[in-house]
Amino acid sequence: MNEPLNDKGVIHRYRHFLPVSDSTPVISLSEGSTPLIHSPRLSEKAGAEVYLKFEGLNPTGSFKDRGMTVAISKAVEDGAKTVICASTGNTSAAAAAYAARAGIQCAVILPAGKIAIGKLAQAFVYGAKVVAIRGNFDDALRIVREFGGIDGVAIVNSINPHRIEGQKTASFEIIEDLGDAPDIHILPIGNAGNITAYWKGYREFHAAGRSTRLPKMTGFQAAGSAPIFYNQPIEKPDTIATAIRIGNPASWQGANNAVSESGGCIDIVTDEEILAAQAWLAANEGVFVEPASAASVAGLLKCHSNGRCSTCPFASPLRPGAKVVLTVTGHGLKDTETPVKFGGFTPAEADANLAAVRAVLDQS
Ligand code: AN7
Repeated sequence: MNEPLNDKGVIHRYRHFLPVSDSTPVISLSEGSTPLIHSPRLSEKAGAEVYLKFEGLNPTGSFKDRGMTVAISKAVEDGAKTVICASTGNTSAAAAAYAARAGIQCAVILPAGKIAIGKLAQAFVYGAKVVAIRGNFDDALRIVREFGGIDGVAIVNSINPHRIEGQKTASFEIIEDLGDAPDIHILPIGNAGNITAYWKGYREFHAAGRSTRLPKMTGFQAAGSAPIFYNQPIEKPDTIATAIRIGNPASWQGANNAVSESGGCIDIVTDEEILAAQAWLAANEGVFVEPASAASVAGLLKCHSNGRCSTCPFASPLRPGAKVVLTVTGHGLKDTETPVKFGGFTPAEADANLAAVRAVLDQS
């Protein structure tokens, strides 16, 4: 299919590693190719070379675009006229955008009152049908699963394996940028699709001879929404990081496999640690990520400061020059309410003259 504007996205670049053929219509917004940003101040704190994979720079502002280009392309190939998903916000934004691009319908089922306003706006603006249920994400996903098997309808949550396939391309890019896999990979965990996808990507490039090692996969859950850490579903998950407010992850087993096969771990960070890490990263590295994404940074600061992971059973000093990659999964502009509310940010006012403005600046 001749679509010159679609020659940049992850399907185009990694088609030999993806479940597509020449007859698959490529629905793309040129996702992927996000920057791997060296982070000097985090490196100093961790005693390692730390990089941020800034997935907030994807077309809809989160990593979900990587999986969605594959899921929607395959849905269109299979004749779907409607896609449906449950979401804590980012999946619905991506599904709505790629469905719009494909010219098909999108329905999103969200937990009422628990979606960051930027993400809710995206679903509406991209033209999705939006239903807010009186329940949480896990309830929404249960309902979406019941849509399975209806003709012409494709489920585009990460229970759809095409989503995982697309998301694994982030590992490929990291290996290409670093010249090898990192020693440790850290990411936030919600439904656990992403850690499953990264681990698959790292193993595939390793098997293809594109890297010499595999990273330890380290995932962080919010303390109030940590079913994998506590090894039991959480009925009423709670955290200010609404993207990862999930009590019964669909890819639970995938996360466990990634951690046990790679020698990594799953740990928790509190909401206070998440908010502090979000503010610290923005003010010290110039990178503004959403709260869920800051769980990666909070985790690094908690466990890997001074070159040592202090809590995991594999605790050991990092090797000199060790490379640590943190996926920061979504853009800070998705959810401006949370940091503004908790940071108490209100600008000081001044009269409209130089002296008054300088007086205020000198005070702050
Ligand atoms: C910014 O959008 O589950 O562990 O429905 O939006 O692969 O679920 C979002 C998850 C991390 C967790 N960071 O990734 C949804 C949804 C951000 C996210 C996660 C999400 P997974």
